[in-house]
Amino acid sequence: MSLSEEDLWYFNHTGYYLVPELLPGDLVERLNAVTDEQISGMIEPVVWEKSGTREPNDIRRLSKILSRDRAYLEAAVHPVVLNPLTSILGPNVELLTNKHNHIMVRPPGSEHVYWHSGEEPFHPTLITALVYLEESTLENGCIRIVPGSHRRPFQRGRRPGGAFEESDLFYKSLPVPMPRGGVLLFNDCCFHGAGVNGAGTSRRSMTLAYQAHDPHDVMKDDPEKILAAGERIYIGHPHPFPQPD
Ligand SMILES: O=C(O)CCC(=O)C(=O)O
Repeated sequence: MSLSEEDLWYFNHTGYYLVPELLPGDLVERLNAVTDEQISGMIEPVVWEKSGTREPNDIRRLSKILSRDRAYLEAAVHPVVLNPLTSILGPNVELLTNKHNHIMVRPPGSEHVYWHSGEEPFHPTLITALVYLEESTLENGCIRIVPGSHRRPFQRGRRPGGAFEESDLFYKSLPVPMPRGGVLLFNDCCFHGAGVNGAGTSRRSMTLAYQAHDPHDVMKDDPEKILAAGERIYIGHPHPFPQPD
């Protein structure tokens, strides 16, 4: 579904948007089945929890998912994800393979995701999509977003550090619980973080990055970008510039 004018106003002011529709249940089941295989096989590249052990239950993140199985790409270009993105980014949308492109597995006991903002406001707009393979709740440490922080009316490093719950960002943030199959979009300049997983099960979500295609790019075959919607148009000024007759 496309965003209404009011939805766009909401997104532009807060920096985030909860897509009302869910991904189809059978696709979510397939994504979980593939993810089970990737975890039990401990297939690299992987980011581990700090426990120091190297067991499937210690996998914090599976990286480079788009080249692991076609189901991940199918979810990344599904209309439930792409339609709202084209409302925000315009018709020509690229999916990045060198930013995010991972699954946060967040096993039981998984540590915080510390406060950070992925991009600076002067960078080209980058929208993060979190696609939930499992329900995300307060108990299992759902993401917290600082609404409006993408506008950066203050100076602050992208990774401020410090104790998660004692940060002033914690008191300005909103927890965003999400259902299984849900999609959360946010401007990657928004400060965000996530709590410890205090539940007995994992909390899996795919993290994907999208940008509008830059119509001034001369090189159209960037190996780190997948055209997810539309086309790679070119609108550079010709030289010499055509003179009127
Ligand atoms: O939901 C989470 O655990 C944090 C998501 C996030 O910040 C990321 O995947 O980069």
